[in-house]
Amino acid sequence: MSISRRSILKASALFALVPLAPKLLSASEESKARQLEAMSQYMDKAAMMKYVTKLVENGEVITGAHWGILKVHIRHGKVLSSKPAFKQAIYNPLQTVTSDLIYAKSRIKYPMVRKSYLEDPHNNKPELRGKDTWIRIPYKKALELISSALKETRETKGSEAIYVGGNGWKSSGNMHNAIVLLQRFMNLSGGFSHKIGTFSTGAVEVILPHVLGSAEVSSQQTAYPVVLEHSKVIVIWGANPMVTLRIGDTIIDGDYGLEFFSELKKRRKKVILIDPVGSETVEFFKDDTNATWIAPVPNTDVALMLGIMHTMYITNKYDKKFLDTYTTGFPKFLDYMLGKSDGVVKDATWASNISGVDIKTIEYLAKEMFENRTMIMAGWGMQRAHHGEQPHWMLVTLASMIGQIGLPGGGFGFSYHYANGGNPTARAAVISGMNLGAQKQKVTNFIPTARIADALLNTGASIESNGGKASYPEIDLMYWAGENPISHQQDINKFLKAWQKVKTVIVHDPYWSATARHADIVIPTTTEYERDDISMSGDYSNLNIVPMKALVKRQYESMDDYEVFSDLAMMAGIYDEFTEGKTPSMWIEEFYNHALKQAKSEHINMPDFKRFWHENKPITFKVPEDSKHFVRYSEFRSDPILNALGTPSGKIEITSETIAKMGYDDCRAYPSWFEPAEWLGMKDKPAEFHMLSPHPAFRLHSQLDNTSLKQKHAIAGREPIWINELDAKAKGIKTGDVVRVFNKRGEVLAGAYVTKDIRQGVVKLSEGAWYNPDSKGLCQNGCANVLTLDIPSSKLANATSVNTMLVNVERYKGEAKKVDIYEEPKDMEV
Ligand SMILES: Nc1nc2c(c(=O)[nH]1)N[C@H]1C(S)=C(S)[C@@H](COP(=O)(O)OP(=O)(O)OC[C@H]3O[C@@H](n4cnc5c(=O)[nH]c(N)nc54)[C@H](O)[C@@H]3O)O[C@H]1N2
Ligand SMILES: Nc1nc2c(c(=O)[nH]1)N[C@H]1C(S)=C(S)[C@@H](COP(=O)(O)OP(=O)(O)OC[C@H]3O[C@@H](n4cnc5c(=O)[nH]c(N)nc54)[C@H](O)[C@@H]3O)O[C@H]1N2
Ligand SMILES: [Mo]
Repeated sequence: MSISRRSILKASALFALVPLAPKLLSASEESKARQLEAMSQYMDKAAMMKYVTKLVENGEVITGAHWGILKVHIRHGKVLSSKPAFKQAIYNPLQTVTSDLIYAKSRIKYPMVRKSYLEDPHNNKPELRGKDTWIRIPYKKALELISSALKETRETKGSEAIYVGGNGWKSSGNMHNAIVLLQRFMNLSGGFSHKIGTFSTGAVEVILPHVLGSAEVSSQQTAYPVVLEHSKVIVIWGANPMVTLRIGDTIIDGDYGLEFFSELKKRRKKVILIDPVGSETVEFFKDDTNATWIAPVPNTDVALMLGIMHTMYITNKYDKKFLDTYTTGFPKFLDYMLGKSDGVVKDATWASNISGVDIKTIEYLAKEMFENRTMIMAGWGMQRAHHGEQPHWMLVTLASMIGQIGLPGGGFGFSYHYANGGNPTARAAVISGMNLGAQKQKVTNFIPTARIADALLNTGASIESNGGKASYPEIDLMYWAGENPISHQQDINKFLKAWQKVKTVIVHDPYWSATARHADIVIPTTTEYERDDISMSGDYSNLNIVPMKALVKRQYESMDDYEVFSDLAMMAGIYDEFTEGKTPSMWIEEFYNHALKQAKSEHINMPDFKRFWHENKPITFKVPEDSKHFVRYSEFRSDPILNALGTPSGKIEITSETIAKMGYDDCRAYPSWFEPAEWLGMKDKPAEFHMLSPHPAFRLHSQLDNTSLKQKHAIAGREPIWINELDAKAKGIKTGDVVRVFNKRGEVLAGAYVTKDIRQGVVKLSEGAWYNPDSKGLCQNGCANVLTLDIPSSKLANATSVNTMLVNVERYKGEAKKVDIYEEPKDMEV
């Protein structure tokens, strides 16, 4: 995921954001000598890039992945099994498949090039991408092809014609961070057209700075222990923490977050879950008589919130004093809510008609939330939607009416479901990381991340974006490492058409991902288990420094991203700048020493690097008592003048003059209800069911789909689609059937899972199943983004709208082909 968000707490990422820290460059005499030594070894680069680690032939090694700190069992130089390094109360299946990942049949073994590209890079038949023959080439030849494509693009079209994504989830590790390395190389060699914003929180991260002065989604939340002690009611609104807490941006810190949710159950807290899907989290609370599941019509939460707030208003159960003291613009919003500005009263009846939640429940929610200490924990699925800016803005307004923001256990939290946002921060020394070389970036183009297909199809156009403009350059070369856009991008069929407009596509990946399959030149990358690295666990807590020792030798001809970019840097004449003369092991030691220096000055106990590396044990930091009592916004509450928010008024902006001035018709000055482009309540529905594509329980997006976990949860050998039992009955669909899911954008086959645990009229197909089209484009494996809608959330954020979409579902009558995407492409000359 992009560095910009999470990293705020992390020195490593601070380094990534600011221009080269002088400290890193002005090397001491000693490290200068080491640099020189390394440079002189360049002739023997193979030796220079080699591991410091001697591989363990038989025994146990500690390493880390997004899904936890792992203890890996190795026998005769092969990985046998893996499990969590520390005892965990809650099972995380993602931790068990390390060997599947290393020895996957879908590994890219050699550098490969598409036949037509090899024959003539200038006339390379881009329409054959994904269908052409693959040809194995020597690594050197691949470098030459890449290097000359880069050079030619820069010379003929300018650096802005190079596009580098930057949203990808790559692997853990501060050294071999594919996203950082790619951008560092591209920055230092002349710049590139950037993306702006993320898929994760694209809409909230743009709207909330206007409302709260902070994006909120990457902030430490009121600590879990405070919630356990003080909150009476916990509203889990459109979040599925029992699944999404299985992973973290760095390495998830144990299962404290998951344990927290068990603790809510044990302490008999009143838990209210609002989600059209009876998710794994709803399932987790099923046996809890104090828990309630409310399933609104998808994308109607804003209307539901308005109904709750209107009820609070007319029953006089809201906090006027809080609104007066800490917010601005409530009266204007009130006019809207009462229908004074548009003639529509947004009362419980109105809200019930839109959201499908009955009036009694709306009244119950208003009363419960106002009368009890209530923490509203919202996920991000509902902001990945048309007008996705509105739900979280409306939630902040609702929490303001309740008036508990800044009190222990009250208010809202938008990252409890992500990376253990409620874990208290440890008193830690923080390792550093590689910087982006951004001081050399000359290109000033920013393309909203979800708009890339639009940009490719509309070269030269300019669009509105958060009060400014974004213009689409002519893109001629795309370079992807550490992400899988032909899986994560909405409306894949449209994207693939746009993809053809580009002359060269280069991809680094360990596996034959959909993106690798649609490239021109492919570099096989090592997995994180074939190289040394270092990371911290806990994106917010900084709980451990984790050694990530290589487990096995490199498979086939795979290379580290660092090595490939170092070679390309050599060819571009920027080797010294790119590598600073350091091997991976030297960088790792430097990142560690950054923490060691801090530790010394703050009297935190830490061994020197040698010992740390040799011992192969995580360093766990202590969590101080005051972190456990952290209450978000308590300072603002105690003195809103001294601790004003970073908004123009210093207060919570229920009405924003800044946004009013933008004059957008799809995002008003105050939060409001807009009908989405496709939803169940619309006239002349283009299709029957609302499809949600949340994050998968047994994967990290597309990652891990090529492991044995897939067969454990697949239905009819493909991605499961959840459908309500009444809908299924009407369609003659049973669990285990192959169904065709389709709309005007595309079609996929999926395995039916018939259940009570989803609202009628709604289906769920998790994102990230590997795209496996047949010759007509019918995806055999249920890749959700074949069906999703490619429209921006609004002119404000231009975020993705993947959860706004209708589909049809029918029992598949044709002969369903076997899914055959977890292996090498068939048409290959090696
Ligand atoms: N329909 C729908 N679509 C969505 C979403 C949704 O909710 N619904 N969610 C969106 C969100 S929030 C996100 S963050 C995106 C995620 O989208 P991505 O981050 O693109 O998804 P991943 O599948 O994690 O892709 C990472 C790729 O990097 C490769 N990789 C792993 N390690 C390395 C390495 O060391 N080097 C190199 N070169 N490659 C490596 C993996 O094999 C994989 O192909 O998806 C978005 N798409
Ligand atoms: N296991 C696992 N964990 C992950 C990831 C993963 O791929 N796998 N990805 C990570 C990443 S990159 C991110 S950004 C986060 C994503 O975290 P989130 O965005 O919060 O996760 P989602 O699963 O997309 O959505 C959460 C819930 O919102 C619900 N929802 C969708 N639309 C609506 C709606 O209109 N109204 C309401 N009330 N609910 C709705 C979905 O049904 C789902 O249960 O998760 C992270 N954690
Ligand atoms: Mo994400």
